[in-house]
Amino acid sequence: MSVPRQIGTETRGALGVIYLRNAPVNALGHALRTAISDAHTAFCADPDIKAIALVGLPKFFSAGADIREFATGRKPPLLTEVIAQIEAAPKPTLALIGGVCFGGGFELALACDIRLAAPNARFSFPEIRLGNIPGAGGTQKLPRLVGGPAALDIIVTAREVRAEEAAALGLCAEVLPDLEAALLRAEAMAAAGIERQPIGARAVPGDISEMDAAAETALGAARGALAVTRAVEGVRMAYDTPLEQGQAWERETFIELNASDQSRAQRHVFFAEREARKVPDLPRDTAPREITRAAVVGADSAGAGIAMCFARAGLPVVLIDTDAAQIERARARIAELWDQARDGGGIDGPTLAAQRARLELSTELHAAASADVVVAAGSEDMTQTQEIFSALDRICKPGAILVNNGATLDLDSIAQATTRPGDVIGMHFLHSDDAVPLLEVVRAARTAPEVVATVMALAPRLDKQPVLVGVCDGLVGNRMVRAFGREVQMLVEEGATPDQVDAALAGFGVDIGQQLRDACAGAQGQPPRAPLTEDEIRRRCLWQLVNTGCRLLEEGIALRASDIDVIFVHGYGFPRFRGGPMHHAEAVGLSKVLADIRHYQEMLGPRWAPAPLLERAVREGLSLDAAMTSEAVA
Ligand code: T1G
Repeated sequence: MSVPRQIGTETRGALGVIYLRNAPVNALGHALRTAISDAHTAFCADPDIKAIALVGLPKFFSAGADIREFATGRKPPLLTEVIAQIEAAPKPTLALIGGVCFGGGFELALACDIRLAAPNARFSFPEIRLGNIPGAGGTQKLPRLVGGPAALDIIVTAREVRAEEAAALGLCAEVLPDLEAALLRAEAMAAAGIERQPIGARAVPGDISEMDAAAETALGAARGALAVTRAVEGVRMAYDTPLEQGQAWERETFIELNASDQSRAQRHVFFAEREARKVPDLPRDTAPREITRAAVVGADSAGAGIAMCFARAGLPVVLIDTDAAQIERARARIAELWDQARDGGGIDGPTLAAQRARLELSTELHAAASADVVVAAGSEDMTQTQEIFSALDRICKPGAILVNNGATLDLDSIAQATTRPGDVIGMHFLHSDDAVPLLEVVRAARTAPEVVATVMALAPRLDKQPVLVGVCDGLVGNRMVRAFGREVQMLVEEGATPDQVDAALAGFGVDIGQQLRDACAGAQGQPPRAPLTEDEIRRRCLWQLVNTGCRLLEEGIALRASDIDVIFVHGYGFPRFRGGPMHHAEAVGLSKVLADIRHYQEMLGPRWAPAPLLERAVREGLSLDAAMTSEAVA
């Protein structure tokens, strides 16, 4: 039997081994599904084979279904069919899991009689992040293994279950030193004979009443995400519904959700996140510089937070402030934050100790001399910042990357204060703790390509989602939020109550934030000419975002409309299930958006002048990104 390139096969004693080799992540696309199904059938027909093992790549058992197929449709054998084939087979199957075991990959493993894991195994159901639920048995089988509340938590949070916890939960039978050790174990088991252990035969442990609290928590955090509601329904069903029936419901629900606007929006965000990491005009072979040590200058809360971010990422870092009192305040603050994280169970003792050991504090600017990257945080004063950069220029080693953290100062002017403008770049940490994963990476006019490549590669190490932007006041996010905030205030001055605006946007899934709420409280205006509807309020606020976003694309400050979506989903709490402001506008229809904007322009004046890019996209029937790449805006 010729072996398709997506897999490898081997016979080891009585064990038939199927190696999944669909790089980079063993996505279960049509070719891989077919290859697994055919190889499994062949091993079942081989009289010398007593059991079959599915073995993934060292870091990827499987990242699940091929998400690209969601839009194009899937050809048989579907994953549910491959799973049914394995469960109905005359011989037991084992899953040998190293690294990522996500979504459909996790469900493939749950279809196996035995799961053996390597220490780096990571189990997760990320479907909720795609506006969906597990669709190949996960909502029915996981509760039978770990109980309803634990299963619901794993499904609605998409959290990762590491090998140790997986063994404790009964998700895998054993954790072995590596995949080779797992293979040897499987070979021995095959020779000895393996008892079939179909999960479907089990009942969900515990009482369904335990689900009430878990369901309440999940639904409370849903903020309108449909998939969460369906996940609760599915896990509840597992308690008292036969597996086949539950899986049929799950299948239908998966198809229904897959066709929903929310899932389309969240799939858009998934690919937009990956696209945002790529810099189109950066040669693929641009080699990043090595980053082994960091420094942060300015020990206010932003600076302290950024230093903690580096230490959390495993990098030795020195936090510097020439004001000794400020350094002592930072020392106390950092200790307090870390103690809170430990007490909250967010970090274990040894990890915390290692992080503490990596973070030094100093009042000497020279402490930055050996750092590979130096972040100036905390100053929004141009002269002061230029002085800091000129001092760092004299102190820091050649090749050190000099970073400004702010979003307001002109980075080109900062770079001119040094003799190495090519080494100057911006890293706008909206919030240094990992609650806000966005990092706007600011490329100045003379920033060197390898400096851009270095910081774009550094961001994921800091658990940050990078988006490359150009230089302007407020960068992309803050500049758009300013326009949004101004519109909220205008609406209040026109007579809408702050609560009305708040409710209208909260209903959409956007929290306007306390700062804006406070700003509105003082702006109550005359009774409105005509009552402002929730829909009107939403459109005024969102289309200001979109119109400003289009201007930022025209100016080249933002590279792609999808980048703006990533900025708002990861930096400003825009609901992932709306896909971001630009995607939302495209989903509503750009011609409708433009018509609204032209109407507001007539009514409310020049702040509503439509962006030429938007007009062009409508005129040419193009998406914003397509209009961007077509002939320069007239
Ligand atoms: N399908 C298609 N492409 C995928 C993919 C997937 N599931 N996962 C990753 N890729 C591509 C990605 O676009 C990128 O491409 C490259 O692989 C490397 O990814 C029935 C139906 C696994 C943790 O949601 O979370 O199963 O940009 O840059 O940082 O219930 O990828 O290079 O061209 O992200 O190391 C559920 C999604 C599917 C997992 C690796 N699974 N993937 O992160 O690499 S729904 C997911 C991830 C499902 C069943 C349902 C991450 C990763 P390119 P990367 P990474």
